[in-house]
Amino acid sequence: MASLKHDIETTHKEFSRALDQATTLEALEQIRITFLGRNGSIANIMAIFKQLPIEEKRAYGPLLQELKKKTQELFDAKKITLESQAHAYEEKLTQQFDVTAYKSEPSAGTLHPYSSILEEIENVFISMGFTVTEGPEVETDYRNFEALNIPKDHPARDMQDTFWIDVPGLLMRTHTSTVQIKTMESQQPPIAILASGRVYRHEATDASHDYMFVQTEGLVVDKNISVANLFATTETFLQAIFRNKSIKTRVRPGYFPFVEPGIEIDMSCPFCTTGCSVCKKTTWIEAVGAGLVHPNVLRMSGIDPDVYSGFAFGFGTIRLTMLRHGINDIRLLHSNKLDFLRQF
Ligand code: FA5
Repeated sequence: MASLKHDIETTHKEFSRALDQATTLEALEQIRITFLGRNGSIANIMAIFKQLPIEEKRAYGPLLQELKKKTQELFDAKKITLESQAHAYEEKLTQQFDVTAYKSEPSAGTLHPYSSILEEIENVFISMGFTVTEGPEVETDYRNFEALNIPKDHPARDMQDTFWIDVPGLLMRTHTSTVQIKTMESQQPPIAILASGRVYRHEATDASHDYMFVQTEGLVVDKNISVANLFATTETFLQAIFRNKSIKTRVRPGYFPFVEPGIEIDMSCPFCTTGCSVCKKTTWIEAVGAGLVHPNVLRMSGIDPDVYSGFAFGFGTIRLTMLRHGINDIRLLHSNKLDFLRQF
């Protein structure tokens, strides 16, 4: 069994050499596995030792104990040294860290494309003398329909499928025309207001329809207001928003019970002159619903239609945002997808 003595001495030497060469805690861990681990070389020697006859155990036992004790002691001492070296190194790095050398860029947010276009729309109308106002999203049946010349059982109620509230007579407004009524109830002409906000319709959603979307409403009431004022206002507005002075408008008849005559205003396509995918090859895009305020509406809100006249218009603000930025799905606008929002 002289070979066991040889194994013990060789292991001791190899262990000491490996320890001398180790400069990192990772290397030290490798040494622990190789020599001191459950399947390491010392455990192998122990396995052979266990099978020896008793008198040989007596001879080699102390040598083996000495190997185990010594290697563990050397290992622990080396571990303390390497750990304190690693700590000192980290300290040194910290001391060398120059706080003025690195400054992370603040990640600035940007306005939502809808918010920034709304700001532009409001500025254009403010420059034309309009006052920006607003109205509640939960409204009365009266302001949403009746005062707008849409009495109960009028077929026009079916044009805008309504979300009703569990309180009789209350609903989620289906359009911003309610703000016309709110304004005229509390103010005599001259009136020139602009109101934007969310509206709700019980509709299936697709790329161009949502059940909640934003509209902008305009109302002007004064003496001698005519369709000419309406055309000039909407054309000026569209040219400003699309930054294109050559935009023209054209008019088609449209039916809205609260205006007479009711019209749809189309604008010439801001992106082409011969037809493209945005204008569906027609060179015209539907832009604004409008008309002269119906005398019944003025009268119901306490304004004398024999003295005053007015125009009103309304458009889909989200649709306008989509058009301006070439967005092809309305649902993206409230998806909160960062990849989408970061483009603006
Ligand atoms: C109205 O809501 C009228 N109140 C507009 C008006 C005001 C006419 C003043 C006359 C005088 P309309 O239902 O067409 O009209 O809606 C106006 C615009 O809202 C549409 O042109 C369209 O751009 C947008 N819109 C309508 N339904 C949806 C929808 N489901 N999703 C997104 N946008 C919509």
